[in-house]
Amino acid sequence: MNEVAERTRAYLGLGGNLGDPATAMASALRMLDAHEAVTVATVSSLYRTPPWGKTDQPDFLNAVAAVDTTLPPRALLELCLETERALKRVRIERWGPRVIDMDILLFGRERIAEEGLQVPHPRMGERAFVLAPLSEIAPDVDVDGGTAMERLAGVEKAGIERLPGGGDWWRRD
Ligand code: X6L
Ligand code: MG
Ligand code: MG
Repeated sequence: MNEVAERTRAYLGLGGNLGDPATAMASALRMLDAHEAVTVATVSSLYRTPPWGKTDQPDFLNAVAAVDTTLPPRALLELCLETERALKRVRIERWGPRVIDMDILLFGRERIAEEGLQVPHPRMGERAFVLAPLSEIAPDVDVDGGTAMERLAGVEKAGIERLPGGGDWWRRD
């Protein structure tokens, strides 16, 4: 009885561009870390990034977090969505401004194609706002058959700014 649950290293993308996204992202990481089945292992610096997709909106703050979890992917997704809701994310328009967005980028080496759950995140290998923070904490992790660092070298990075202060920003009281 009582099997030891397997732990998986997952990478989460965090972003926001409404209100105080740094505070919302910090709260989100603390809420995840407080869950018995999730440990926040490493967090990147915060990055100020120009909006992608829908460009007539404020700059984003983005970061990536490595988490270790015994949850299956679907449960981790539900926890992320629940955390967004707890932080009062309101979904008004697709790709529009938001206080907090948390996406599963990678879940170990698993490949998942289900309703609402595509892992690896389908376009992460094209987005500097994901690859810059990911390369900071996991330069060698596999993204589309290359490393995060290699993928970052091949994308447009204009306007992306790493903020000072390192990866402890989410712990500050
Ligand atoms: C054509 C059409 C080309 C759409 C690109 C790109 C759509 C990215 C959505 C696209 C297209 C997205 C963030 C963001 C969004 C973020 C920054 C998305 C979803 N989320 N920009 N735009 N950071 N900097 O977290 O990623 S909306
Ligand atoms: Mg997103
Ligand atoms: Mg999302």
